[in-house]
Amino acid sequence: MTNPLYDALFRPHEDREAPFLLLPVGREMSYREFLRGASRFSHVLSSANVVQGDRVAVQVEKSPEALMLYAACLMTGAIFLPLNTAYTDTELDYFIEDSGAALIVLDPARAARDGSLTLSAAGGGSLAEAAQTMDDHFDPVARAEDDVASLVYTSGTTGRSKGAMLTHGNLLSNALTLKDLWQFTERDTLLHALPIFHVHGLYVATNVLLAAGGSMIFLPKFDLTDIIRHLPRATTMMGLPTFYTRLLGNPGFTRELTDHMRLFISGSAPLLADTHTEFEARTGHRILERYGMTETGMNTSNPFNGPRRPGTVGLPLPGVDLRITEDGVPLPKGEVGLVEVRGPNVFKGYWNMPEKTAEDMREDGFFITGDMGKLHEDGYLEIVGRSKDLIISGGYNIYPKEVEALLDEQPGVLESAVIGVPHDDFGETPVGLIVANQGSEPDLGAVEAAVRTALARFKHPKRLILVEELPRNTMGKVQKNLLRDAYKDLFL
Ligand code: MCA
Ligand code: AMP
Repeated sequence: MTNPLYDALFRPHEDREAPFLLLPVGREMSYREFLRGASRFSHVLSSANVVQGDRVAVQVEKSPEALMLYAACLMTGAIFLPLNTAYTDTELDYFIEDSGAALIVLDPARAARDGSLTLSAAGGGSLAEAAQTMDDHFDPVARAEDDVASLVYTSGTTGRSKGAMLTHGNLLSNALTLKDLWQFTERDTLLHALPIFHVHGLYVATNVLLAAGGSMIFLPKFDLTDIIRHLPRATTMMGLPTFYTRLLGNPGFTRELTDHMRLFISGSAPLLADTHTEFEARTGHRILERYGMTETGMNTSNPFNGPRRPGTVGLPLPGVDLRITEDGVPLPKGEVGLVEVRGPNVFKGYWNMPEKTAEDMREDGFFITGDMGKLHEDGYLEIVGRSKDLIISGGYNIYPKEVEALLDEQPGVLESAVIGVPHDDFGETPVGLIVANQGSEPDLGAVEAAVRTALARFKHPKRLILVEELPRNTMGKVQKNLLRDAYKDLFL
């Protein structure tokens, strides 16, 4: 039986005693132990009648067992649907309903749902209990490259989240390409402090490491003290710009601490050229910046050998075609336009949204990323902005439309605009500008309370400001660029 991702990422390690996960408590988990646990989980899924193509929605804390659940979904042919732990119950309702999940696995602290199982940060809960008596061998079911392995939700400009269907082939091509490009081997130890419910932490960091057969220092979250404590054991680290600016803000982060490191990689949000320069001055290492998105996995990367150019995201990955366009027409080098990509990494489409998929996909297979960029003469891509109205705060995407829709519903609010303003820690952060209904004064405390109930914490505007009116152009469109400029210094 073939199962492309399992065969490439897990099967070669089935009987290896080599450490896979190095856990902060001093415990190590070998590949063999990990895969036996994953087999037991697969039996639990099967006995819950999960079959190929079923969606398994998972909102749990980061733990070895959470990763086992990912492996178990691959083994049973289920579609793994990871969810940000910050999502509220209201947000969760949407993902469960939209995906038609056959099974839901939740942290025990969350409200139970019909037929849901639980998995705690410590690896306990009803899933783990059921697994105890299961066999530790499971024959992975057959899957093809074009079969969907994972559904990852990403917000949309209309405010409705879309499930990106990522196939075995998509994830596999990216894992193998990046392993080679970044020269990962089984001698590598990756410092892993990213969440595992997004592409970065799961399908870039974890999959690359698995493809190489190395080990990961698996930290529950980014904690500066922990990072500094564990760096001496690591050879590589992946993070977003916030990780690197936080590290630079700590005097304990020194050249001596990083001398032995092989590679630091950054992505998920723009790395300021200043951060790149400061990092090199402090450590001697040149951060390798790459660029991607949920729908495509990684598209470009600065080279491992060769110039890593600050302010650029490098060259298209082998096998990836990239062009810059305006109105669908390719532009020459040096001109700014939409970034479009095509390749084995590009997703299969949005779950149950063929019309949305068609909107974003050209007939010749190019996907319109919504990012604006230009190609340098030597082929390096520079991202210069976004055509999509999107805020990236600490690597998490916030679609203003979703927040505006909620603000607009609140008593006394006529209309609102949510903008991203520069933030020294999160890169960007949302600010909500509210126009009151004539003659009324909205209670901003009550508005904040409504936001808290409905939306994940990272989407909350860091400030709500009452304004007289919103600037509009002659077409009546809110001029967010003027607002961004007016409030650009709020958090610097
Ligand atoms: C936490 N908070 C945030 C964020 N994270 N607010 C805005 N933006 C955030 N990203 C909230 C907390 O709930 C807390 O709220 C308050 O802000 C301060 O929390 P703090 O302790 O500073 O946060 P933290 O726990 O240290 O987390 C910050 C973080 C984390 C380390 C930057 O957000 C993170 O790990 N981000 C990584 C996201 C990621 O993996 N993105 C990849 C997706 P309160 O004060 O109320 O308690 S992008 C992707 O996958 C594409 C394909 C790609 O290219 O990689
Ligand atoms: P996501 O929805 O999490 O897939 O976010 C993808 C978006 O993150 C991309 O479309 C870009 O706007 C942004 N992004 C990711 N990596 C980079 C980078 N290195 N530089 C600038 N933007 C980036």
